[in-house]
Amino acid sequence: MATGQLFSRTTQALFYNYKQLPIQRMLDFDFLCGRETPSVAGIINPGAEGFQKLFFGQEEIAIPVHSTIEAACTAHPTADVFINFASFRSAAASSMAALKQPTIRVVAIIAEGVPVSDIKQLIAYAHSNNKVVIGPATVGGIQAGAFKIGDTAGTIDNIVQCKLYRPGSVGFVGKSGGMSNEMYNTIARVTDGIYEGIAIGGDVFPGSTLSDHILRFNNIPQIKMMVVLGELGGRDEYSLVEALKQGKVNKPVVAWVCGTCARLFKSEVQFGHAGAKSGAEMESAQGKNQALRDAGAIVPTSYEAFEAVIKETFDKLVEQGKITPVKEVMPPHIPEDLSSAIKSGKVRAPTHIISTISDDRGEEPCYAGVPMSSIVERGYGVGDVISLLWFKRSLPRYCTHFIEICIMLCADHGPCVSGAHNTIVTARAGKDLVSSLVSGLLTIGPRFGGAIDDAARYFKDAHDRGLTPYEFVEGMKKKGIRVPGIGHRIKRGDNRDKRVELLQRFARTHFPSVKYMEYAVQVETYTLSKANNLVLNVDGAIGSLFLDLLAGSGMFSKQEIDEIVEIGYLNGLFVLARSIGLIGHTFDQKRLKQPLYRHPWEDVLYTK
Ligand code: Q5B
Repeated sequence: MATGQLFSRTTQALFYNYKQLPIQRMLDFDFLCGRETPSVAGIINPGAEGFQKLFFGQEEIAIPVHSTIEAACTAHPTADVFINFASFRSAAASSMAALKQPTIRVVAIIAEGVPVSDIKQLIAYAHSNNKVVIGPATVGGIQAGAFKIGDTAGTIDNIVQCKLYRPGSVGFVGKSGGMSNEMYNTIARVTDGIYEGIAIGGDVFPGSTLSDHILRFNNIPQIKMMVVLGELGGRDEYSLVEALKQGKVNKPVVAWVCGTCARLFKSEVQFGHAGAKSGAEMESAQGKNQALRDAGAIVPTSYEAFEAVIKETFDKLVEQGKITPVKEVMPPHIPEDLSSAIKSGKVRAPTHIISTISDDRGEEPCYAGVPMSSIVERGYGVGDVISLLWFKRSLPRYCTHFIEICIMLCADHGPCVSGAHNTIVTARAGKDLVSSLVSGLLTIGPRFGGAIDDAARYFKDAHDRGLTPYEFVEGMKKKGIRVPGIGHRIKRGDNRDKRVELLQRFARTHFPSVKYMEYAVQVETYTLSKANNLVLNVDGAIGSLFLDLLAGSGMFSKQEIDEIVEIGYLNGLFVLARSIGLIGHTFDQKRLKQPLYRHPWEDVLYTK
């Protein structure tokens, strides 16, 4: 790697795998540096295409998303840096694919744990094709005031503190990403700051080495001195020792190799990085520091003295007139994200939605304040869940049991009813589950299954006003309204609906009062005297019994009961219940591989 500059203020990258935060940090850095173009030209998100909205300063921009590396490189031929946020499983393959693209010059691999054999292949390919690999197991690198890889240098506050928004005179190379942040800070305190900083990563075989970057820095005129932070383990520092000995480096190199404490341990120690393992004497921090010192690097006696020797070296270069410290500039202010400003209490913003029934923000979701674990531990059933989410309270067991009976009894009523028929026709037309389900649900209305609310409204009004069944039914007739909850296509006075009987039996046993149901029965007695099909149907039974539940449970105020009846909660019971059957009919038709349904001509009266 004999090239000089890797990056500039116009460098653009392709970002592999959509990671919102590091991309946004790159764009924030761009804005801070006064770049005109965003440093991320495109995102590669395997299998996805489109755009991702991100901020460039105060403006929102749409960054193209490509599904393949090839497509991204074709679309952005001037983007020559590939920032690879793939997992350790796929980092090698995607990095190799990127290196093979003629437009890509630098590949930064963030993942830790990439297999050594894969890395060796990447290194070999990069060397023979004059390309640069940074990493793996790295945070990346930065050219101050120009270009930053991913999360390098951390938060905007840290970047500002380390003066990375404008170039200084120091080239830095280290292994650790975390320690590179520390060093940017140290260097900013005692010099005019970083020109370029690279963290080569903590693997045994890094894509590019400490000496690769030092030799490159040596060719960059703006860099006047270099700082190196090595670590124990491996022999990487010795290639730098060799380069120094051979006189290939003519700028001051201040170096320190971390890990001197390893000697305090009785046995071999493995530090955080894969390569940071105390081994032979040569691999010890002491051994490497001495070798670097002997080769001409400026090596302090301890890490604590590192800052002082960096300062000394810089001051000497200033005295010698080799460095004219850069003029300080004020970076622009980056607008704070609304979410963090709200979190820190700096701003308030109106919400757009109010919700009172559930909350998923805590450790576990809550229904009306009751955590999921309590729902399970207390052995709640679906009736309890409906109580919490619809009525926002825990109802007595007989009420929730009644709700569950309604759900079970209304779950299905054969294939010939309106809803099931529509669902079957839709499923046979090849439509999916949701389409088939909703096509059936959409038939629920005033004649079919959706008469529960109206039944409750009319029975309540008539009962509470003290109308006799005769007055009520005849009054409805005068208005031209069929009594909701009365009448059925197949049920008759002599062939009652079993569901109605079951509901009534349960309520008579468990409800404190069944006055509304008794009123509905009196209405039925009257309508049956008019026609044999005018029975109290399942909608009418549920409507009247729910009025008894609301009034008799003592859990609802009069105002709340009026609101429930007015809003119309009760058709929800039929919708919920019948969804079970409609889903079943969909599966049934699909299982039976039924062909497209066509209604027979013979069953249609064609007439003029
Ligand atoms: N007449 C249900 O009618 C049906 C009358 C009435 C006064 C009435 C009809 C009706 C109210 C709505 C209602 C829920 C359309 C039904 C359900 C779920 C289901 C379904 C399933 C399941 C049936 C004949 C004569 C006419 C009418 C008069 C009829 N109803 N008068 N009040 N309510 N009910 N829906 O049989 O003098 O000859 O002109 O609208 O509660 O949907 O199993 O199928 O689980 O899936 O078609 O159980 O009752 O009777 O229209 O020929 O009328 O009776 O005015 O009098 P039909 P029609 P007239 S449960």
